[in-house]
Parts: sequence; structure tokens; C-alpha cells
Amino acid sequence: MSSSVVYRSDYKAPDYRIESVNLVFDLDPQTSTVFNTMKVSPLGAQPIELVLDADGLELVSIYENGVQLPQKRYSLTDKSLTVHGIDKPVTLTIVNKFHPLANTLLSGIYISNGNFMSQCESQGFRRITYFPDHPDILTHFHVEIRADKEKYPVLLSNGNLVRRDELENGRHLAVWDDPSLKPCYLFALVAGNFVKREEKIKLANGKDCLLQVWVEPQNKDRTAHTLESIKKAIRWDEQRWGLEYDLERFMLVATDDFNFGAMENKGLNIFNTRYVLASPQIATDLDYFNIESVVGHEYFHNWTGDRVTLRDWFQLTLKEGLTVFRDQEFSRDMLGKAAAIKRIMDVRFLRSRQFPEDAGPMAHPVRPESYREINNFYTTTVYEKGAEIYRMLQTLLGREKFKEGLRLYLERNDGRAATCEDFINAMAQASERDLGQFFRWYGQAGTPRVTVKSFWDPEAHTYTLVASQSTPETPGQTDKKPFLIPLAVGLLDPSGKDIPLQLEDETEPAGTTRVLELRDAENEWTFVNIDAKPIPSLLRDFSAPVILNYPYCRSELAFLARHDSDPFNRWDAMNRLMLEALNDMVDAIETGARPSVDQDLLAAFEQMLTDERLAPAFRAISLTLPDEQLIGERRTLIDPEAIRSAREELRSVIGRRYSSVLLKIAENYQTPGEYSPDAESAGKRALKNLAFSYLLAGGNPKALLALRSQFEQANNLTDQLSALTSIVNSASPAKLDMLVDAARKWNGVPVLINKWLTVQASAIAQPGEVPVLSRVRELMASGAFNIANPNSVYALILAFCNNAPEFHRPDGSGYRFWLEMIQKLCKVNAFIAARIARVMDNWRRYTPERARQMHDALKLADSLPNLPTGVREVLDKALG
Ligand code: 0A1
Ligand code: ZN
Repeated sequence: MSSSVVYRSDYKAPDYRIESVNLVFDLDPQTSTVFNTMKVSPLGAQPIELVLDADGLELVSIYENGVQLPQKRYSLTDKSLTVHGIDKPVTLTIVNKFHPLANTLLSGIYISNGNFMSQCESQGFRRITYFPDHPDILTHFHVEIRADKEKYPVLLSNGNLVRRDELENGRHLAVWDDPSLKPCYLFALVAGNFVKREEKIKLANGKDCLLQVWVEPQNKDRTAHTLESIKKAIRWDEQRWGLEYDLERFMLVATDDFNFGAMENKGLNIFNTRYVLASPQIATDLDYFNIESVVGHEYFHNWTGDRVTLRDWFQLTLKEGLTVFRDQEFSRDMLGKAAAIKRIMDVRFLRSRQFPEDAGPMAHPVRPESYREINNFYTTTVYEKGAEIYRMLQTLLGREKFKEGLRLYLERNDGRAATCEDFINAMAQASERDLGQFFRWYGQAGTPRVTVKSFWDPEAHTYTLVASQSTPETPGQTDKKPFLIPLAVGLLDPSGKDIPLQLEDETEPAGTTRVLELRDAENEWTFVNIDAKPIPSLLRDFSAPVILNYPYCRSELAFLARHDSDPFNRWDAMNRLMLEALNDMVDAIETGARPSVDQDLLAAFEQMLTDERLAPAFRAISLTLPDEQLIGERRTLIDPEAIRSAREELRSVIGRRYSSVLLKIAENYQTPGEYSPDAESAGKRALKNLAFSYLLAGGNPKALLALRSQFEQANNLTDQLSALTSIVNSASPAKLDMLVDAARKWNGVPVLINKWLTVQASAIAQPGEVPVLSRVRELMASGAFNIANPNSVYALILAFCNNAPEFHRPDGSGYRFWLEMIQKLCKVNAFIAARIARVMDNWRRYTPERARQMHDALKLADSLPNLPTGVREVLDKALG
């Protein structure tokens, strides 16, 4: 078992170079052939053993310098082809076959809606041909694609198009040459029936660049937003970081069948259609927003990932964390006045997804030390916590020094495979700071707890903050050293204004937000000239990925929610208030008492609801109750039913108590006229639809009527879907007709059908209604669902598993369903199976009877024969 574990410490630099690779593809959906010619040069004087990776390939023949290689010169296993004794530069030619149609893992080259599509990160290239499938082997790729011309009129690969030609038997060819050096995980190939939207633009350096978005013909009218997003990303990278694009063209292709969101293949990004297609009828405001951010993410990888790539997969966060940080900054800048919303959305995601991961059996450092299946490590820890590391550096060093450091890192490592140390060294050099302690963020898992205490001395007019830190144990790590934690703080005077901040060893105040550096187990800071007891605003803009403990009383939270000049903390104060109130309500429900709603919370809620000076988008996000996952996080044991009851009770109280204000908001924040996804209109729709959802939770008949007509008449999907969701989650019998209606309208458009599945899988079942699982099973048997399509699995199965009270029904039906799904998915797509397996990660956190049943289900899954490595890794860790 342990032999399949890969350790970071085992890294060995290659003793050879691949000077170039020439690939000729003869494409056929059943069996494709590739002619792979590599120039290999040993680096030292010793003959080398060249180990080429393989996965499911059929070897046809192998030649060295044009001569067939004798049997004794190579060994072949399932997973590798080793050529022995290469003692000088040679040209190896390997001919092999692979089977696109049978490739349901969607890694390597596969078929999607009849078209050829590729996905090589992280280890898919070995499913195409024999090659050293490691990110530190960089080479020049020259690619010829041959295929039937009628079925596959468009033939694409990385780099520049150098030739197109006709062949016999109705076939044709295209030749692509990529002038850049790249590892094979960035290779891409697309062949099929696609149409394009294109535009030629001028880059900041004056060079022309051709931008193309390729989609299946029915989707051509849904690509304008994507093309605009590419242009915005290019401009932003030029302006914010001075980074330019380096090829003659930038292409993006969309596919319905894709394991992740998108992929940054050099010059030829491949995207899941859900992050490409947009029109008012098929995309919500959030979809428009996400498309822009994912387009940005993949484009930004051109520098952070492609030009500077990774030495080994353990360094994944070097490209992913950094690129998430870059896309977060991009989206924030694109939002203009509504910028604060982005940080709130990102932190909300981090807290409800990454914090539980960091506290569970899969907890791992941002740079892991070992893995069995690298695909299991494309996690919220590597991505989102990783992004926080780069953000903290920017906060600590300041924007200018951070930018200098980034540019130094890119300059030094351009065309190379780098490590996290390379990045930190460049930052240390640019800022002339020792970042040794900071580097612990890459190596220690777990969410640090920061506890703050405050002391006001009315005689000395000083205010002292004492902060201490500790980080819980995580698997394999018991003894944690202190982190360097940037703690951005402000102090509010009794009228709610920011106090100019002066520390005791300073001669004058400097600013109203200060970044304190918590370095030790405990540190303290004293501010002077503080005449009245202030209220501290701690961890402004969420300056570090930590759990902050400060003994705020509820009136202080309400005060911050009303006055804090830091919009993030204003939201956070409201959120904490809600969480505390909900926590009390769950306590009451669990002990059989009637839950009562906190009056401080209601007052703060009403205050914000009616504060017309606040942007609607900000009000909408601040007045949304924390999700069930987050409420569960602070419980000793999770009882999903009690959590839902509490949350629904609070929603209904709000809906009844503030019905007239809510109705007014629902009316005032209509967005008549042509649909536009801009931040201001989207904010209005968000606030209006939130108002409606509270009203419906409170059983308001007027709101029900209004929402029914909104569903029928809205000119945009945001309003339609929101109406449908609110009604499906209410007691109204209208939901059945509406679902039928939606199915009719949305039929034939996969992104819409998936939303339709999710609404039903996530439904809040009303008393007397059949369990959601029954409906899920019906849907699985219908034509709307396809187990071979990852989006479909996520939309129905994963959405159901995240519908906590339904999935965790005390009868164990959800867990039996989960086991069945694991069994089925293992046969179709092991990566997706591993993802679904993870919903049981935190079984120990549930009420005892649930935990027992979850444990049993995990045991049963673990005893299934022929479990894929990735699924076994997840199950074994969960079982501990
Ligand atoms: N690098 C991509 C994520 C990605 C990873 C693996 C994939 O297939 C197994 C696909 C995409 C990104 O960060 O966008
Ligand atoms: Zn990425």
C-alpha cells in the first residue's frame, strides 16, 4: 500500500533533456494513433535509463535514430516504457494507440458530443503517448493533427498554426508549432465541429493578437461575454502587473464534458461550458460574474503556471494559489463601487469550505508532503488558502514591494519549473525582509486561532491589544510553530468614527487601519491618546485566514455592523450576530424548547435593511443568513435537521415581521428594461430576490403571486431561477407546475437542465412532502441526468449530498445512496467518485447515530473490490 505514496522529499532532477517532441495524430474515435518523435539528450557522462510514463496505451513500435529498437533495450509495464542505456543524444520514435471513445475519465484525449477534446493536467498526457509526464520536463511541441474533414473541420493545438492541407479519403491536416517551452500537462488538442467568435486586438507592446472563442454551433450567440472577459483580463494584467501576452493567438474552446472548471493549456484554454456560455436566458448574474473570473484565472496562468511552471506537483499552490489571488484581485477591480462584495464572497467560501477541510481528515498543508492521487489535491486548501498566502504577503510588504517581488520571481524563472522557495526568495529580496517565519504558511496545516483581549486605561488614555495564536493538530502534524500573522486593525470611537492610530513608540498618528504583525505565541500593542473606550475592528478585510476570537457582546457587533468603515468587517459583524442568534436557536430546538429570535439581531437587521445609503449588493450579501454548513461548524455535534429548522424559523420570522419593508424593497428594486449583468443591476436584483425569499418564507401570499409572474415574465434567468427556487422551497403547491414548465423551457440546454436538477436536489422539503431522495432517484432515471457527465453528477448527486437534512435523514437512506453512487462512479470516472467520496469526510462531527451509520457506509465503501487509488485515499483518510 505505502509503495503507492509519492513524497515531496523524493524529488530528483532529471538527468536528461527532451529537446523537442514532434507528434503526429491520426484521429479516430475508436482507436487513434500517435507517432511521437522525441529528441533526447543525456545531461551527464553516464548512460541514462529513460522512464516514459504510460496509462492504458498500446505500443505499436519503437525506433532509435530510425532503427527499430531491439527488445533488450527497453522494458514495458502497464505504467511505463523504459529505454535502457541512452549514452548520447538520440531521436526516439514511438508509435502507439489509444481509445478516445472509451475514455470516460476525461483525462487524456476523449470524445465530447462527438468532438475530440484533451485534458492533460495533471497526468493525462501519459494516456495519449509515452512521455516523461512530469511538470519539470519542458520542451518544444510540434503537432500535426489528421482527421476526417467533414466531421472534424476544426483542428487546434497550442501555439501558431503553420500549415493546413488536404489528405486522401476525405481527411485533412493542420500543423501547429508552439514556440514556447512547456511541460506536457499544458499540451492541448481539439478536433471537431466548432464555430468561433473572434477579434484581433493590439497588445500594450503594439503587437497584434487574435482572440478566438470556439463553441459548438448552437452556442455561437452565447460567447460575447467570454470574449469581452478575455479582453478585460489582458488589459488588467498589463495595467496592474505589467504582464503581456506572448503568442500570436489566444484560443478558448468550450466543452460540456469536463472534470473541473477550465484548463490553462498554453494558448489554447479548454473550458467547461458552464464557464463560457452566457446570454440573459441561460446565465444568471452570478454566472456572468463567474465566467469573467474563470476566464481571468486561466488567462493569468499564462504567466503564473505556463511561462513559469512547477518543478513537481507538490508545488501546485505556486501556480494555483497565486493565480486565484490574481483572479480575486481582477474581479474585485472589475466590480468598481461594489468591490467589497468580492472579498466577502471569497471569505464566505473559504470559511464554509476550506476551514472544514483544514479541520478534517483530509487536512493538508498548502504545500502537501505526500499524496497517493494528485487529483485529490486540487483542493480549497491549495487554491483558496493558497491565495490567502499571497494576499497576506501583499498586505505585509505593501502593494509596490509585492509587485516588485512578483516581477522578480517571473523574470528569474521565466521558461523554468519553479518551487515555492523560488517565489518567497524573490519576495524576500524585493522587500529586503526575512520571510523565513512566513514560509510556515506553506508547511503547517490547520486554521490558526487568534484570540484577542483588550484593555483600556482611562487614566493613561491608552488602549492595549493582546493577541495570542495557536493552531490545532492536524493529521501527521502535532506540534505547530507560531505563524507570522498580519492583523489589520482599526479602533472606533463611541460615535462610530475611526480613531487615528498612534502606537506608544511613535511620535504621531499614522492612518486609521494598522497592520500589526503577530509573530509569537502572544504579542501586544499599546495605542496612545485614546480618550474614550473604543470598539476594536479586528482583522480588517480579513487580513489572514484565521479564526478570530474576541469577546464582542451583541450590542458591539450591532455597532460595528452599523458603523465600521471597513466594509468586510461591517458584513462580518452582521454575520457573527446572525450566527450567534442561530446558534442559540439550534440549542433551543435540540432541547425541545421553542426557539426565540434575538432582538439585537432583529434591530441590526432592520437598520441595515432600511439603510438606503448602502449599495443594494452589499445589503443583499449582508442580510443573507449564514449557510447551514457554517452554522454547523460551530456546533459540537451537527444535527442538520435542527440547523435547518432554526434557519427556516429565523427566515420566516423576518419575512413576517418586516413584510411591509420587504414588499417595498421587492417593488423598488425592480430592474426594468433590457437585461444587463452589471454590478449595480445585479445588486438590485439580488436585494429584490432576497426580499422575496424572506417574504415567501413568511408565507406571504402577495409575494407568492408576484414571484409566479416573475417566473413567467422575467427577461432574465436570475429572476426566473430565483422565483423558481423560492417557490420550490416554500409550501406552495404551485411548485409542481412551475418545475414542469421550467423543464419544458429549458429542455435541450445542458447548463439550464443542470440548474433545474440542482433546484430539486437542494429543495427544502416541507412537512408531508416525499423525501428529496425519492425525487432525486426519479431524476436519475430520467433523460435529464447523465452519470458520465461531471456537471450532471455535481448538479444532482453532489447537490443532494450537500442538502444536509435530506442527505443525513436518520433512516440512513442518504448514506446508502452515497454508497451506491460511489460504486457506480468508480466504474465511470474515478476523479468524480473521489470528489463525491469526500462528502463523508467529517462524519465524526455528526450526532452519534448518524456518525455510526456514516462510519458503516465508509467501511462498506472501503471494502469494495478494485477501488481506484484516489477513492481509496479519501476513504482511508476519512476512516483514519
Ligand atoms: N489548472 C486548472 C484546474 C484543472 C485541474 C485538473 C484538471 O483535470 C483533471 C482540469 C483542470 C485550473 O486551475 O483552472
Ligand atoms: Zn488554476
